[in-house]
Amino acid sequence: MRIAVALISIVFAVSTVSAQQPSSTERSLVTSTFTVYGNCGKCKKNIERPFKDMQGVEKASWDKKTKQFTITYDPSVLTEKRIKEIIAEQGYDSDDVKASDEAYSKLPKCCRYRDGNPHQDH
Ligand SMILES: [Cu+2]
Repeated sequence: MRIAVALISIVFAVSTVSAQQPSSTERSLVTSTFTVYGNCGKCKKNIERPFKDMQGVEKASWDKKTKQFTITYDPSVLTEKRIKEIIAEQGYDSDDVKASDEAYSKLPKCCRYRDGNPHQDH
């Protein structure tokens, strides 16, 4: 009888603990913030576009003033390195992954952030 009571209280304790944990999707998401170089609102669209509706990405946004890109994602689907590579494929540099010259050359003139002449508004 004593053993049965002990077992019941263990089962109860375990189920209480698991009920307090957030759902698996909430638990596994991480948020990364890093610098992505760009100029304008068009850059913002280009940088964010690949992450819209991407599986494993909850939200992604780039701030043209601070150049900070913030993304909330599932690390079992994406890595920060892969995210930077995707951004580089759009023609945009981050500190450790650079866009190819070919990808950069496809950017409109107003978005050529490497020219040292950023157009804040256009
Ligand atoms: Cu731009």
